[in-house]
Amino acid sequence: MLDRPTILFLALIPSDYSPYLASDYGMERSFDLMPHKLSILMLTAWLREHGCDGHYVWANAPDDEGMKVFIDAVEKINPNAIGFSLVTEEMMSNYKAVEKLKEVYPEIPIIVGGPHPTALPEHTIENFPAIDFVSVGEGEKTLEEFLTAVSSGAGKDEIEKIPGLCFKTENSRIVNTGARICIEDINILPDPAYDLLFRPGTHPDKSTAFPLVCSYGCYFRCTFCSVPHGHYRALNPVRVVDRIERVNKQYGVEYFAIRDSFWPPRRDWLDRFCDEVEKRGLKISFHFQTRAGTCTLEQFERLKKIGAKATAIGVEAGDPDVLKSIKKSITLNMARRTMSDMNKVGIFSIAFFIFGNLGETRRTIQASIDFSKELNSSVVFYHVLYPLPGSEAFLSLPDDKKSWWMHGTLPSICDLEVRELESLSREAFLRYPLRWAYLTQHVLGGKLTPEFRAIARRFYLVHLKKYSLGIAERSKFLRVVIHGLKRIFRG
Ligand code: B12
Ligand code: SF4
Repeated sequence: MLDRPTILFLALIPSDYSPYLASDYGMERSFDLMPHKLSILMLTAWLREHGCDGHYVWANAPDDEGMKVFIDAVEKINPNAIGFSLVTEEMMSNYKAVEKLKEVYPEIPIIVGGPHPTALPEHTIENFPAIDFVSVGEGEKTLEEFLTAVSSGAGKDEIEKIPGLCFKTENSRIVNTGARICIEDINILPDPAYDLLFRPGTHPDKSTAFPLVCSYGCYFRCTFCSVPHGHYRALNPVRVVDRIERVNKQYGVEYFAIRDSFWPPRRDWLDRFCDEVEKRGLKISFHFQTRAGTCTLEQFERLKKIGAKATAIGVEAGDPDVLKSIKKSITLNMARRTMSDMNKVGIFSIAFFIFGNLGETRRTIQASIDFSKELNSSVVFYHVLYPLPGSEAFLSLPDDKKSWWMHGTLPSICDLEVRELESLSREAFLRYPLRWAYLTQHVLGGKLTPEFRAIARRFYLVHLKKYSLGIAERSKFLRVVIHGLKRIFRG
């Protein structure tokens, strides 16, 4: 018998989870490859402070083995509700698990939250009937009230009074209980429940980057992004350093993945953060994603001194008109300046570009490739646009294409086909480091630390090998020679 209203969070984490192909480049550290959702750690921490509780279990796939892990957990914990935190990409695979759980435990309510259900609450309830409730937006208070209600046997008419939920009533009407007012002062949020992942007192292995967020919301409105826009709030920098220090002591952790969409919130915020880390003499390392134009050269220098290892910026487009039309609120010059500062200081720099924004052509994509080379970051990623539910790009899709994510057929919102965009992105990525400017900045010269120079070197060598093999494969004569050599060596 549970003494407090309790939710069991479940997640599917493929065993080969590695979004940025880190293993191909010999990265020792995980660089945020930790697949666990911060949302689950944040929500559990909140519940614990408010008379409820949360447990967390994950499995590889919704197959028999994975379902056994989930069912064993439900049997052991006997929760009042089961929860999933979902992005669009995970919807279909996770729903398989939801359906199977519903078959076995029809009486346990299943609630989902996160970016996807938040963007499409009614659609989720309508099309995924094994899901009982959707939590829309920030979930701390909604989940606390929901869990308290279901554990006391409240009916749907009572649950209808809780803002931030969407579900089907007894007479099959879909209700959306309206927007949940956000937590104004996020400094009241407790430390994430890291103990769901690690036992206090144990030292997580070297490759672990502890996730951390310092802000909720965003005040920009990029057209490709599905983050709920507006109402940006940042933690007090001193509070962030308190948190880092506590976790550092409790778990012996020294590496943090700052997972904010952009960090730091402001320049004066960053100065206070650096003052505090220096004052306390903390020996930490961290990486973060920033916006072009936020940090100054002096701030990058200071950041490197206090442990910043790598920084990413979303540049997205090299054509000024496209950049403007996607409402990124940066200019090419801001990106030039920020990247040049990072390279001067020797922080491992990552640039993100998107191919396939509205109105893109081969010319604008070539402009992005050229600009990425001019910026000369340590690594670049050219992503093909995903018109994600919740984003402005999604709204530009015709109705019959809006459920692309259910069928796995990515649509294009520009004149180029997805296949062409993918091929351009693959080719550009392969060729990116094969330049003299890259060699001199990141492999032979520049100020990268040995750990990161080794990654850049590997990036260069892996691509050089793939590119040379590709050329060889394309030449008829060389193809014959290669096959001949292979046969000789195989004996
Ligand atoms: C850090 C991050 C990553 C990291 C870590 C991912 C991870 N597993 O946590 C990395 C770099 C690995 C990553 C990868 C990807 N990401 Co990402 N990522 C983010 C980022 C910047 C922050 C996420 C975060 O930790 N937020 C802090 C937590 C506390 O907020 P939250 O998740 O929204 O949770 C709150 C509410 O949503 C709600 N809630 C959430 N879950 C639940 C569950 C229940 C039951 C309840 C009641 C409430 C609830 O309560 C929480 C607290 O208020 C967001 C953008 C953003 N600012 O949110 C994008 C974002 C989540 N990522 C996105 C995408 C697309 C991806 C990738 C698919 C990219 C790719 N093609 O590989 C992968 C998918 C990985 C995965 N399976 O999650 C999109 C998702 C949009 C969508 N509709 O799907 C976002 C929103 C960015 C965007 N541009 O739109 N990502
Ligand atoms: S991509 Fe744009 S809208 Fe989305 S979180 Fe980053 S700055 Fe905000």
